[in-house]
Amino acid sequence: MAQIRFDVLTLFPEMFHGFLSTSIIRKAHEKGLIETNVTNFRQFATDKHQTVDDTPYGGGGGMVLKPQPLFDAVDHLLQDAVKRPPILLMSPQGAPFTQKKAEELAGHSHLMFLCGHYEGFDERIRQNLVTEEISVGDFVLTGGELPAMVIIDSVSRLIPGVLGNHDSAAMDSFSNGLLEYPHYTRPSEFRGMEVPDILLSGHHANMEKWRREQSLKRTWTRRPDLLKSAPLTEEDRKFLRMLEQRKRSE
Ligand code: 4G3
Repeated sequence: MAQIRFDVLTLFPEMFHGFLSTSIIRKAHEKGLIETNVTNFRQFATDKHQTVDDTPYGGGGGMVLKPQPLFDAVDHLLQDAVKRPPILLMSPQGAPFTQKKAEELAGHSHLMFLCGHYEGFDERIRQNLVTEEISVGDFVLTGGELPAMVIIDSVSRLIPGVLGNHDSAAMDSFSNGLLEYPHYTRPSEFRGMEVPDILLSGHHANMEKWRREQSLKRTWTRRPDLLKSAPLTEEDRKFLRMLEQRKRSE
């Protein structure tokens, strides 16, 4: 049995094909670690035109996704389920998606994603079907498919065995609450641009100190909001006070 199953309800299942057949996500499927089931909920429409939307009560423009096809699709997918999974609605009105939310979702064995392309879902979908409404950022997209892929990707890489030990999730930005330090590889000089001497020194303790300071400096410059919740040592705080001092005196 896979560690986690993703059910996706969408009107555009083909959008997921490239994503699911590429790289780490494909390998995770091949290893049996994750399982993804993409369903076109239009197949649950009941009329001969397979209608999934209708005009809004109260007038105005645009179309609204009808409740019936989505409720029936969810009922069908969950008919043999012992437990109801989180049912996530992708929308710009949702709670901000974060690494913390990815970690929480990775603790479930089953997740369901509802993706819409319309101005709106009938509010009864939100209130009686969906358990959480999530946004991947303060911007509007043509549909919820890309946000669903973002979440599936970030959750999958937290499942043990999906990443090599090598690029394990414990290593990246946010796992320590800070942005990553700069990386370099060979050659040590390229078009006159040099790798910092300290990384060529082979002095382990100094290199670790440099990396920590670079992470702190980058976070302080680009995302000072993250410093409020990052776990910092007294030495980190001292370094940050030095950065503040240096700024005030320039
Ligand atoms: C529902 C999610 C869905 C209402 C979806 C638009 C951006 C995001 C949609 C709505 C989306 C996001 C589809 N765009 N920021 N578009 O996560 O107004």
